[in-house]
Amino acid sequence: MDKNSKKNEKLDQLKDHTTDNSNEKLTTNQGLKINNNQDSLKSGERGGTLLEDFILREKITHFDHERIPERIVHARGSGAHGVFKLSKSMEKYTQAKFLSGIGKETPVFVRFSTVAGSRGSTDLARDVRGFAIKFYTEEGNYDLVGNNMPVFFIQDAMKFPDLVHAVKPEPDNEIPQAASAHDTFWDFISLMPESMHMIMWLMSDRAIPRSLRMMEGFGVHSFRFINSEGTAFFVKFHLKPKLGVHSVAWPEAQKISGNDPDFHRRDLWEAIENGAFPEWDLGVQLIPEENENDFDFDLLDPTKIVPEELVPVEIIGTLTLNRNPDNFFAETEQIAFHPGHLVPGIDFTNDPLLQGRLFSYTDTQLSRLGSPNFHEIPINRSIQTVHNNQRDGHMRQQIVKGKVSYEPNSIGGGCPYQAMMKDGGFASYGERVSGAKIRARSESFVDHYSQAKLFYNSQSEPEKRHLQKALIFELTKVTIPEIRERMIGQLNFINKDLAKKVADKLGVKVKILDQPNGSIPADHDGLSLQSEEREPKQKKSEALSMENTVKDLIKSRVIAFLLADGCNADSIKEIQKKLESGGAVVQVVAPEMVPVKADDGTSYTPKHSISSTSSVCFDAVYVASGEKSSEIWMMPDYKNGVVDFLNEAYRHCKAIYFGENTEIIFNSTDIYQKKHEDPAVILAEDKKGDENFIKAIASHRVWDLELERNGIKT
Ligand code: HDE
Repeated sequence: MDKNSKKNEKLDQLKDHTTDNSNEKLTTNQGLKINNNQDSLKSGERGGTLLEDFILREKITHFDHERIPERIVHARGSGAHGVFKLSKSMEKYTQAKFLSGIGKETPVFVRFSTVAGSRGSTDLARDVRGFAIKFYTEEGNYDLVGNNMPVFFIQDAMKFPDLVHAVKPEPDNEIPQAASAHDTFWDFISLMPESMHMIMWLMSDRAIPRSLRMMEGFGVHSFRFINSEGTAFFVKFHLKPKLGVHSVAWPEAQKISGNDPDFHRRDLWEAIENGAFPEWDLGVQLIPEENENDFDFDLLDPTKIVPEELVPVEIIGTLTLNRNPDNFFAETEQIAFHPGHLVPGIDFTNDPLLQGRLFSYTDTQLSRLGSPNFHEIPINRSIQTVHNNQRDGHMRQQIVKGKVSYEPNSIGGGCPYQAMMKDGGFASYGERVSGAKIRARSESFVDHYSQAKLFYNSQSEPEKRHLQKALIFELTKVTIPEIRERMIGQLNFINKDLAKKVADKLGVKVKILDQPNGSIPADHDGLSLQSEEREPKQKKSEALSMENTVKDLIKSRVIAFLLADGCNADSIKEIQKKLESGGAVVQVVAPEMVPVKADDGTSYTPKHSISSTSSVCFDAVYVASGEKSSEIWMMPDYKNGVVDFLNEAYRHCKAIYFGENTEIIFNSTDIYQKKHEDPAVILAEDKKGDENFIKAIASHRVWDLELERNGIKT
């Protein structure tokens, strides 16, 4: 727990519901001490088990009912406790108490997730990541249920079940798990031009983060702040990771999925256990109501961003995760988020996607958690006592005194009574609305390509390359040629070069679609709402490229130290000290899981053996100095392993540092062939080797040298 943090009311509340089994005797659920947990009660040593064995029955019955339905989307997740500390009062814009008063601290629980896969699926799937925060405020729970991408696939909640059915495993054979690379997803997407902006994000490396701690968070929709005078502002929420936004490459993601399917979960857990608490700046883009129409897109359209060049992000506080849950199921699995959990001073807009969400989240908890009393589960409880006349239902826990469960009443003295607004009573924002009841899309939503173009234009060359490759990978898995062709037609509206590059690799001709809105049948009234190719007003936006992110920290980066008997202890100790003082984590990889004896007798316990891990699980590699140790690495049992390890790190643009007398290893790798300048391959003769290694790790990868490192450009 962060020592600088003040009292955490949520953690105090959870203590009352937490059990510690140390030094305790085993009991039944009724508290009866058990004296034999090995054998059931039988009619004689070899006789049948007796029905009367209530201890066996209780144990097995509970076990039989251990599972609950997983989340219909976002089933795979990881969570942690933390605190939000306000650095800038938002009092001018919102009455929300947790956003007013500098230095104010609010306990939070955050759950990250992938969307498509099941609970047990791999962390490194190409997917959107959920980023849901529950703020336990003094005015009740406020949930910011966002994603790591600022836009969404669809504009209206009506299409959500279709989208999810399309991306989930196909219904006949339940294939594929946690993947969008299949027919039904691309069939749907190619018929839904409104998804094109989101598809650019999904095909970018943002969909395969290096760590949950290194990704942004977005509220996606425009929300409202309302101040004490009743003046409203549109607000967009942003979370910016202090460690920067970093990703892995797709070939790595695939290999990590086999090597460590819990890669993100483990990384988050270990960082918190090691005291490297993940942090994000919470920022807001504020737009006065009267400026609503200043943009060439609709603020209510969730497929659009507000470029930071138009409305800068104001940083208002820091979110820190500083404590792992005690129990995954009780906390991370049972937490129930809802974008409709509001506090006074924050309200919705008419974004038609958000409006649909407001229905879905309570509804889904009823089948997932099984009762309208899910708010009483400890992790979901508000730190504010709940007073109302809702009663009973499955698993009710609160004991509410008295005869009265209705309002108005005189028997209970009128209590609990309504709160005036000045006493914190919530009142919805009195937005003026008029219009005929209509089932249609607003014309202001019909531009599906300009921001997709903006995103693509804003990417660096390596980012564009990765995006093209992602599309090629995904569309290669599509088995129906017409879907591929239609998709290329859609890409052609975004960028001609992109469409051509993908089409060439798929052996498809770029077909010009005459009707972009493929999903709307010819006789439909909405036919007039065709999105035409439209250039974005602004050509590029810096914030959209990961190239412009934080690149001067090595905190919590994991460095593989390749050590074998006889390696030079002095140089190991020196670089290890420097790395650890910057917060990096050193992990020893040895030929076998046998302690390594260095030249001065120091013993190093390996965390991995070369055959049990792979360089995709590390950020950088250090090959320790030593002639004898290098010879060991070159023995037939280890040579392939160590050469693959290094070649792969090289291809994935990682920092690699070769100590003295390691030439026989170096000469066996592809790195030996390199003819270009490469700041992230550091050799023993470099006098500033340690510093250059640290600098290279901090800059994450040399993506700019990817073609050279892969022998494509020499
Ligand atoms: Fe969700 N979403 N969603 N969603 N969503 C759920 O609620 C839904 C959307 C998001 O860690 C479900 O409790 C609809 C956008 C996150 O527990 C469900 C629509 C964004 C999580 C649901 C959307 C999100 C969910 C499933 C379109 C980003 C995981 C389990 C109208 C702003 C929360 C649950 C956690 C979970 C419905 C679209 C984020 C079914 C109907 C847009 C982070 O209620």
